[in-house]
Amino acid sequence: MSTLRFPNEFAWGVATSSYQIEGAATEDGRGESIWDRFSKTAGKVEDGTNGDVACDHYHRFREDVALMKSLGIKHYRFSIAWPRIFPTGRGRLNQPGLDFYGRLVDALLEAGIEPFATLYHWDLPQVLQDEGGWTRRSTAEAFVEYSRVVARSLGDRVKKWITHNEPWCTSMLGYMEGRHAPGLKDYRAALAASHHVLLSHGLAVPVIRSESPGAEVGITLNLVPAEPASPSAADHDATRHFDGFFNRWFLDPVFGRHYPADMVADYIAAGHLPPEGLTVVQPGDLQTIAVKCDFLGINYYNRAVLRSTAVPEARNEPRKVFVAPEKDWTEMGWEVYPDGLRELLLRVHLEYRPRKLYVTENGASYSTPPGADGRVKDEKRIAFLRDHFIAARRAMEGGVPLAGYFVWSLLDNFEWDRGYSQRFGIVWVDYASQQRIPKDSALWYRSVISENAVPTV
Ligand code: IFM
Repeated sequence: MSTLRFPNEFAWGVATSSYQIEGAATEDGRGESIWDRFSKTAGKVEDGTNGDVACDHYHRFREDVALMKSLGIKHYRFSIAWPRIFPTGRGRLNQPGLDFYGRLVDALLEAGIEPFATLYHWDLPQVLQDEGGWTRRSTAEAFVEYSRVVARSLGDRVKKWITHNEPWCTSMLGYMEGRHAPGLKDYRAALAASHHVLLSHGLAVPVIRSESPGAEVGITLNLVPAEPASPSAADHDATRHFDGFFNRWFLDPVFGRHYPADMVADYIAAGHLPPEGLTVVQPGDLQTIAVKCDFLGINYYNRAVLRSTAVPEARNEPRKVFVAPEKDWTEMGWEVYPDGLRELLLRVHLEYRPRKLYVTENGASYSTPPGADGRVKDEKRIAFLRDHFIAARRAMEGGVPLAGYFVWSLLDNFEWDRGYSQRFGIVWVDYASQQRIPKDSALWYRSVISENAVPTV
């Protein structure tokens, strides 16, 4: 069998997030988050579920750390629930909440697993949302204080920090499409939110560095390579717009290029911004956002193929078309397109030159259940991961400084507006009994990690 080797120091890991796995929603002083409120609002989550219990990781974290150790996993990306630390967003610190993460980090280190902590993976304290959430500058300021407290407490042991997970989702899914908490459908609010999220990142980076000496700090963006459905000028323009909306709106300011002028013009033309543009930007903000990071995290799941549309009610927004046959989609309805990861990594490397890159998430939703023998034979997930690992390796051959790869996700978990209907885990979770069963993909991943190589056939 031929294999593709990775560099010795390559960091293989798995990723999760607080609201998706922890449960214990009201324990030890945790405050309400926007996802508690949103998921309990009728009609917001497909199967009517919420994260109250989820994978009960809050109580079972030692078992989950032991499971990771048994799978040979050496790097774990998790997120911290802001409402556990500051139940009302700022002010009164909730020590038991902070202590939970201290115990988790200690257990990880004891198991030889390096913690990568994400400070914001969407569970904003509801009290801050009541004040306007990310549409308000004060939320960015509260985030900095929250980051300071967490980094001060864990920064002697956590040396890899991610400020935000997927600002596009926070702002666009949460404030424009309304599919995620807080569930608003207001483009202007979403653009203001995107700015305050990025601003909070820029403000927090130096604070984290000062509280966690020697730490590496970065941000994770979800990026989608875009291509036109046809050679027509209109489809090319639709692609430019989608790329600006999804990718450049976040990449450009983070790498010191300001917000893309073509997008500001598009947004003004569509009435998403006033004629004066993005008025929430204050002098100095763009320099703050452009703070030099130690790495960029990329979450990759799929590409977009774009066709222009002149439908007036869609405000001429480009339309995504599906070119791959349905058999090549995951259960999220996302096309499996491994080469998009290679293209994306090369593009970001060549155009933006981050010091270092991690794939902070990549994985697939397939609901393959345990068979009569108790085994979960999730061959499709193995093929998905293998092909994406190979694509990442090819990008590295092209010069991309990729330092690690985190599979989404360790456990089946609460998939936001899709509830528990989607299973991304390499470990099966029986939600009734909370039993964990490593799927075949987890066992396969263990051998990839131990060989530090991916079988190519
Ligand atoms: O489950 C999510 C995760 O929280 C953020 N990135 C995408 C995953 C799959 O949708």
